[in-house]
Amino acid sequence: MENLEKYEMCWLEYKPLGNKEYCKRWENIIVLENYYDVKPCLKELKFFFQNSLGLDLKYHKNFIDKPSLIVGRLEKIKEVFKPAEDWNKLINDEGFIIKTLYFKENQRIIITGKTFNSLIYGIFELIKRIRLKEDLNSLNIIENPKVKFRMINHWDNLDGTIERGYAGNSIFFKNNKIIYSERLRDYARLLASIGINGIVLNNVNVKKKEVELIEKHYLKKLLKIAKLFGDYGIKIYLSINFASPIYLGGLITADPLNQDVALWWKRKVEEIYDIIPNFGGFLVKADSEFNPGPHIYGRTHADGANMLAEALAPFNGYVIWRAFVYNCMQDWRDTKTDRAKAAYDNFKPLDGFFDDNVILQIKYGPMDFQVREPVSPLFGALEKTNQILELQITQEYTGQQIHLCYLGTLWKEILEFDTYARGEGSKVKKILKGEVFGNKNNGFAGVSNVGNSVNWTGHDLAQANLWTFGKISWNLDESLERIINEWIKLTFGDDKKVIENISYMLINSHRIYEKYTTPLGLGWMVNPGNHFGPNPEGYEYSHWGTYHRADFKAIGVDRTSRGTGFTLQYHHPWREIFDDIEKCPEDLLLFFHRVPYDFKLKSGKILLQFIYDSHFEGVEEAEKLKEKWLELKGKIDKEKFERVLEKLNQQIKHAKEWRDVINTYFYRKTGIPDEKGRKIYP
Ligand code: GCW
Repeated sequence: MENLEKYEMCWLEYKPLGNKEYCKRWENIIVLENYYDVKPCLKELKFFFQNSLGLDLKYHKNFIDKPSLIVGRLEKIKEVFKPAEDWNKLINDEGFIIKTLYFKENQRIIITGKTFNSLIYGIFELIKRIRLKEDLNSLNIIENPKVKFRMINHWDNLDGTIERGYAGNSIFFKNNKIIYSERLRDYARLLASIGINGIVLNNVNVKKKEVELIEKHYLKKLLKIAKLFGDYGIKIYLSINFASPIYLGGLITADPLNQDVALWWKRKVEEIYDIIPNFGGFLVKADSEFNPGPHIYGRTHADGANMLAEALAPFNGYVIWRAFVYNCMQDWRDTKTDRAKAAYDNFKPLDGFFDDNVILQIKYGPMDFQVREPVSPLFGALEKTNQILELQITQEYTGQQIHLCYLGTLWKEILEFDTYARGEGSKVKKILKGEVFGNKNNGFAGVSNVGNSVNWTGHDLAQANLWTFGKISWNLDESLERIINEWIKLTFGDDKKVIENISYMLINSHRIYEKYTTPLGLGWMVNPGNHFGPNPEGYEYSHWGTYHRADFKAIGVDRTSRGTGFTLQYHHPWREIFDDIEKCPEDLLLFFHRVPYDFKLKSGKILLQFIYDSHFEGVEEAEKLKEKWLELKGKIDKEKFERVLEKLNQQIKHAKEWRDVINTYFYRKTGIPDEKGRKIYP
């Protein structure tokens, strides 16, 4: 058993609570199931009662004449509590019910659902309620996940490195071996506690070594991990290389319409399920950034995905096919070539051609997880295709867990974006819930920010991004205030000032980061390769495609119907709104338009002055984040306090670098000084 150093338990640190006497009445639990089927639930409760309440949970098979918890699937509850007959229609297969009620002469708290997975979610919810000191005498909770797929994608490599990882090394792999550690169980607990039900273990860039992960010798090792996560309702998936039949099968082609290729995958899938019965399926990055795919053979993405889907269908497996497809060798000098149009151009024509166990995984924006992008026009365009919204929890372009950049505010905006696909109200969140087009195999995928660092996410406050990802995946309508409030209380306690200040820091941090880096939808301006800025022209002259085209007069790319035509990929009225420089949301002005530096914004300020002001203000506000944190000295665990303080100091230093580099860049481009006479280095 590998020991992955010491680590904390984020929001699952079961610290002593003061309400032992209040909870003592609940130290008995009646288990209406075979113990081993609900062992993870009981272990979690026992662990919590011991550590937080100093109570020893007592199990009972039969009813006792005392108040008690009762845990069991609905089919068991209905045997002992008749009114539960009509609870069936209240919950789906992963939903759960927690009710305080009185029967057999005593008060009981029932935790039930239709499957063992739902009991896991119910137990974590009950523990959370107790930790938040809610009144247990009137619990009446009916919870259902709103989407079927709630997944974490690990860009972990077999050698233990993590692509775009900023929290240490992989907890799954090291030196080309699969590592099995107790930390994985704690990771499964963390994910189950936020309703995650799927993880992809390896990087979507499946290199030669990782291709072998679907070979027997690795599959046998993965079985232990699959069982462990299965205990917590989490299926494991693998990223696969589309050319595996060549690499592993010795075939001369990976053409999806070639019978030998289809047969190879069929046999491979049978082999996988023979070893890992609860395997979830494949994640595929094909025809993208040098990863092989069906295009090589003149086939479509539907040909490729459906061939894999047919192999997986008998096992109820899924193909999750990424829409992150663009020609990374495009010639940037051709002003009609626009990377932003690629996903739509590739996949809109295939709408309705994918099998029902194929899900398209679409990045939230058309480019690549920038601090702000317009919502991908594929949301609202794909009417007959299952969709997963891909969000990046790891902060590749948003500060790499050195900067505090809480992403929940951005994610909420994405979910609330109205695509107008079926008229007003066709919001992204409704599409994902199947309420616009009716497709049911939808969900979320978050690129993991987790590694083997002591706090899992590198920056202690970046845990809030993982927490939030799970919460909005479970309930797309959940209020950000409640999500943040619960996370702070479970992680740092319920001191009023702590809640107030950390809420302020989280809620404002994304906008602050945007201000001192790349406002107005500019994006990029980072170093190629590590994507840690500032580097205003890092990408500007590469074949990867120009991103802002700044010259001495103007900046931005004309993506309107008069330019690259990207705006034409949106439904009315967005097409007209984005097309019109006066109506375009200013947060995205430089994404959609080429704008002269003296363009007057709605505030009356000219563009260039806005850029200067944004960077000066951004630094001032980053400094305020530190002030808010310093006010909590003595109220926060010392080690955590110092870690976050160190990150905030780095963040401020780096924010000043961003401010000075970007402002100097524009001063040199235009020769126009800051109207407030602030120091901009020539
Ligand atoms: O954001 C870019 C990253 C790559 C990543 C790729 C993708 C895993 O720079 O590191 O590769 O996108 O999403 O596939």
